[in-house]
Amino acid sequence: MLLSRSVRTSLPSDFRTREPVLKGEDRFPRLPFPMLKIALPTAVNVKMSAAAGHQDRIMQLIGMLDSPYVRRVAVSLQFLGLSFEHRSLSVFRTFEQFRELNPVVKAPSLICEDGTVLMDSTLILEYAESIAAPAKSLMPQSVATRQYALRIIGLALAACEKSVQVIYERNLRPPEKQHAPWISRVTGQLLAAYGALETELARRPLSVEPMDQAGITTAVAWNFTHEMLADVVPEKDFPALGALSAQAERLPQFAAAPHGPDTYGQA
Ligand SMILES: N[C@@H](CCC(=O)N[C@@H](CS)C(=O)NCC(=O)O)C(=O)O
Repeated sequence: MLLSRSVRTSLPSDFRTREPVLKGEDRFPRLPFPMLKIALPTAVNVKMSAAAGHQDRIMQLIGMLDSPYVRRVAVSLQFLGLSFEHRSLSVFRTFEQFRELNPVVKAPSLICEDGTVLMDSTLILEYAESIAAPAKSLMPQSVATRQYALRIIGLALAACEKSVQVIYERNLRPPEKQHAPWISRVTGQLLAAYGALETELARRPLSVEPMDQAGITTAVAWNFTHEMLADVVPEKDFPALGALSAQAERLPQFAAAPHGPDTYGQA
C-alpha cells in the first residue's frame, strides 16, 4: 500500500523536505544558530554545576523540535527543573555543523556541562534523571507503576520510530524507489503501537498533572505523528490519545518547546 503524501509547508523542518536534504543543500537562509540561555537558579542546577565543576556552563540540547526525540528531552528537562541551551540544528540541512558537535549526527545530542556528548533520548533522559534526583523524577518508583510507564513509553517510542520510517520513506526516496510492502509493514506496526496505546489510555488514562515520562512521551509522539502523518492516524480513531495531547500541549513546558523549527523558549 502506498500512502498519500503528507501536506508539506515551507517550514524549514527536518521532515518536510525532500531530495535536497540528502544532497546537503540548504534551501533556507543561513542564520546564526538560534540559542537561548535559560538559567534557572534551582537547587538542582546549583548541585549539577558544582558536581560537574563547571559553574559557568550549562547543558546544550542539539536538534530540532520537529523530532519527537528532541522534543521529549526538551519538555522533560523543564519538568525536571534542569537548565539547558537549545540549538535547533538540522541533521540534514546543517549536517556539517551538527557533525562538528557529534560526528554521528544523531538528534537529540546532549552536550553535558563537562563537554561529554550523549545521544539517544532515553539515555539522555536517564542522565537527566540522575542529575535531578532525588529532588525530581519523571519515572514512578513502585515496580507496578514503573512497569506500566515502561510499557507506555515503549509503545510511544515504537510509534515514533515507525512514523519516522514512513516519513523518511516518503520524503527522502524518489517515488520510483519507494517500496510499498515496506511502507505497508511499517504502517501496520505504527497503527498497532497507537492502537495498543489507545486501549491502555482508555482503560487507565494518563494524568498530565502531575506529568510523568509516560505522559510526556505519549503526548509528544501523538502530536508528532498527527502533525506529520494525519492521513495515517485519523483523530476519530484515537480519542484518548487526542485528549491527552490536547491537554499536554496547553502546558507551559510543551508550549515553550513546540513541534517545528523554533528554538526552545523563543516560540
Ligand atoms: N532512538 C533514538 C532515535 C533518534 C533519531 O532517530 N533521531 C533522528 C531524528 S528524528 C535522527 O537523528 N536522524 C538522522 C539519522 O539517523 O541519520 C532516540 O531516542 O534518540
